[in-house]
Amino acid sequence: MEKPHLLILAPLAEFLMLELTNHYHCHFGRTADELEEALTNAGDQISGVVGNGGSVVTDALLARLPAAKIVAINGVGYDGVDVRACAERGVRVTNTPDVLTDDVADIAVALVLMTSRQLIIANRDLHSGNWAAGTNRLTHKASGKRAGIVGLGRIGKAIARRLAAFDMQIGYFGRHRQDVEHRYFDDLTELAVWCDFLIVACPGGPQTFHLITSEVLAALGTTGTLINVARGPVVDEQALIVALETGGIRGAGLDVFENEPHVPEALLKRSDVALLPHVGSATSETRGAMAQLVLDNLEAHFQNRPLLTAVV
Ligand code: 8YV
Repeated sequence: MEKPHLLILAPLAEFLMLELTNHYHCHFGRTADELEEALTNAGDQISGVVGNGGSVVTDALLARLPAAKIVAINGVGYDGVDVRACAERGVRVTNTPDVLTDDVADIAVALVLMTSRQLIIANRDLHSGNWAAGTNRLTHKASGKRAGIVGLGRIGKAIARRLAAFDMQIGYFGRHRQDVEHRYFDDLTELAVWCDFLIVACPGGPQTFHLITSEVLAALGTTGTLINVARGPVVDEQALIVALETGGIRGAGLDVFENEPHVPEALLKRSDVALLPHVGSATSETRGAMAQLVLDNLEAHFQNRPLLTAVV
């Protein structure tokens, strides 16, 4: 049997690419030019699409891929995929939930500690030979504070479990109250007023676009810190910059940005932020498990077996 043709929309780990090219005929659409060429040369033959959390799959793209019946996303978030269009066209969508939950939650905790204890500045002081400055600068305690989690899904719950071990009180905001011991807030602004760390862990996409507004940041207040390990566009980045510049909030810990890989200069130059280049799931163990899930979902699809982690 001829290898199925796949469209690869994102740069993927070498070990995943190796497996994909072993089992599939891969066409690349990682840039606009590459994509146009792949669609022109092989649009009719491509029977599956592989992307990552940042990949965009629109109805217009699907229209040019009439034989494509699966979109396999190498990430838990699939906010760039028009899931409704996929469902209408009978295209299945898979993602990689669960396997990355621990790593992303770990990074959220790291950002809580990096911001509250100003670890980046302390580290810089030491490297620049200024040990005394590092020891004399007093920071803020993290243990025992209040964490407000926006989106108590798999990752939000894993963050809550970790921060509970820091004796933190946990509150959360989401569409529904859940059967958990944490305090539920049906109003995001009230959660922001209540907590010391507002931790964004909800899905991205149109429903949560700019959920964190200047009003929410004002409610978080001068002793509050914003942490985002979800998607950049959930936070109004300009409003965040203004809140930081005016001292409206204490700091921010960000693993995601509105327009990745662009990070605004106004954030780069600040010392009250901890910034990471979207490394939430970036461990070899987790990226390996994610890759395996992508491969297993593709294999199941092409062998007409049930998908392992289907979104639609
Ligand atoms: C990665 C992610 O950025 O899972 C997600 O939604 O954002 C991350 O794990 C990415 O998708 C890895 O390719």
